[in-house]
Amino acid sequence: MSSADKNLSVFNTTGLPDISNKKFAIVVAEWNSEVTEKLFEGAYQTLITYGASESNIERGNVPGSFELTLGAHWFAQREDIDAVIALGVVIQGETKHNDYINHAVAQGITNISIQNNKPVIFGVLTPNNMEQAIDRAGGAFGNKGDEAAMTAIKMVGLKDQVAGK
Ligand code: DLZ
Repeated sequence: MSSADKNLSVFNTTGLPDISNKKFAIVVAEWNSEVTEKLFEGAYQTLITYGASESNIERGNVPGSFELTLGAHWFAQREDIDAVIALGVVIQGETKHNDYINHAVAQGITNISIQNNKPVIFGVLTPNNMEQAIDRAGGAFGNKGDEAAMTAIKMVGLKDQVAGK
C-alpha cells in the first residue's frame, strides 16, 4: 500500500496517554469548508473517543490555510493549551497556491511548534482534486482529522514521557 492509499483512520493505539486533563485547540480553515468541517469532526471525535473532555477542546477558524500558522501560533502561546491541531485543504491541481501555501504552512507549523515547545499538528490535505480530498475526509481513505488528533495525543504523551511525568 502506498502512503497515498493509507487509511488515515487506522492507527496503533497501544500505550496512549491519559488526556482527560489535557487541553487541545483545533484551528480550522474556512476555504473548502465542506471538507474542513469533516476534518474537524474527525479530529474532535477522535479526541473525545480517546479521553479528552468536551470542555478541554477549543476551536478557532481562520479564513484560509495560509492563516493556519498564525492562528495556531496564538493558541500555542497559551500556557493552558497542550497541543494545537491545524486543519485545512489545499487542492493542488487548481491553482499555483499549492507552491506557496502548502510549503509556507508546513514550515510555519514546524517553526511555531518548536518555538512554543508543544505539538502543533499539520492536518492539511494537499490532494490533486476535490474527490481525493473527500476520500480523505471521512471517505474511502479515512479522515486526516482523525490522524491529526491521534498525532496530537501521541505527541502530548511523548512530551510528558521525556519530562519524566
Ligand atoms: C486564495 C486561496 C486559494 C486560491 N486556494 C486555497 C485553497 O485551496 N485552500 C485554502 O485553505 N486556502 C486557499 N486560498 C486562501 C489562502 O489560504 C489565504 O486565505 C489567502 O491567500 C489570504 O491570505
